[in-house]
Amino acid sequence: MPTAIVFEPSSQPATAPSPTAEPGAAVAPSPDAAFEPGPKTRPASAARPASAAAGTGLVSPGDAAAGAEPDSPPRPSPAVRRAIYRDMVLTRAFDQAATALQRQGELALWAPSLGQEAAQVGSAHALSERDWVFPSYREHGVLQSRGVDLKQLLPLFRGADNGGWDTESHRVHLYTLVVGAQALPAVGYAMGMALDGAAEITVLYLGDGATSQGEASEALVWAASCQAPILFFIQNNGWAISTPTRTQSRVALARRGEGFGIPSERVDGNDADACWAATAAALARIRAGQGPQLIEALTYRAGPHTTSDDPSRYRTAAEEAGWAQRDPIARLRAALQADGQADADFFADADAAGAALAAEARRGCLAIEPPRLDDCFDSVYASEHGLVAQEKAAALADGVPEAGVRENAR
Ligand SMILES: Cc1ncc(C[n+]2csc(CCOP(=O)(O)OP(=O)(O)O)c2C)c(N)n1
Ligand SMILES: [Mg+2]
Repeated sequence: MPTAIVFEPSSQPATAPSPTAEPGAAVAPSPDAAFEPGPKTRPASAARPASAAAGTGLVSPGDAAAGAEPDSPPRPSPAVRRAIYRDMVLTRAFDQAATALQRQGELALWAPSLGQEAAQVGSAHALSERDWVFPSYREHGVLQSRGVDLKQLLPLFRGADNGGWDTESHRVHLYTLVVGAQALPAVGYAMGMALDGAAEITVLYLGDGATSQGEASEALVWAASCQAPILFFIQNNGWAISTPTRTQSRVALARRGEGFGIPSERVDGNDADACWAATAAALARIRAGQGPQLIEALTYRAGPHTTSDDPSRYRTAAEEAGWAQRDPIARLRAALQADGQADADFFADADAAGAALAAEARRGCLAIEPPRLDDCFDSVYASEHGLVAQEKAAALADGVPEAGVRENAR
């Protein structure tokens, strides 16, 4: 049995805080209306139409759960399950190729998604094409599911570009490396969409460690207060670099959402079906005008934090081996086989597509144009800035070529 210890809060805080009320004690409602919690649902004018995904080509919860009551848990259709499996295999193949490229000195850094494919791909397949994603920096499976060509991730990690993909066409914002910094913009975006009367939902991907950032709490407050149409999708992968989740939170992260008045649930993040179903159900509730929702997906960061990290310094081989037995791809493959929903040709085809994508990643990486020196300096401030101009002049004096810094950097 793999150890689950990293997810369990310690039974007692090292120093017990002095509670102001008994845990679980009912709080008497305030006679003053200003102290009463706001309405549980957003005003009808801002309610999401249930069929926002109609005609988009993507499967919506309604499509997959045709005829079902809104409250009955949706299930991914066989076609959706196969699409999820394929995207998980493609994501892993690409991720492994990118890790190797970093080891060969072709990327400055890589943040592997190994082990988190079910949480990422399963959830992302439940979105409609119109929904908006605010990712952290490890959501390669989400990008793959949204149709982003994963090669477009490589310039960022090679230091050749500040972004890499067209955020508008895939409705995926750029990666955010400052932990939790995308949380408030995501809630603001969702509020703006609601004010515009738009039908889209914003999906915010956060890590367990990011929930310790003040912005994450502020985002939960704003989302709850304004009943913003947003889904907080927290991948609890056990670790924030070398800090285990139990240090980040004394309670399950899903309970944090409840504390803000946001309906929250915990799901097995290595079960792609469960991630899809929980996300589809949460999105359906948001579209029906029931306000923000939160999902905590319990998964495991099977690789290092990034290629600069050595996890053997802070976690055991036994823990890693235990989680390897819960591999999300092997699990979905076994389920598809057991249910007779995919045959040997399907699996062989997915593997071949993964190998082709990995080869393309290597070719694409080597073909990346080196950045122009101007690109490093010109967009730092909106207008000319003395210090930036000085640093640029110094770089030129150092012999950094204006047309490209790659050769110089090597
Ligand atoms: C504001 C800020 N503080 C610290 C860091 C350094 N840092 C980068 S990733 C990370 C851990 C984040 O953990 P988590 O949110 O669980 O995401 P995961 O890496 O596990 O996907 C830290 C502390 C940072 N990038 N930004
Ligand atoms: Mg984490």
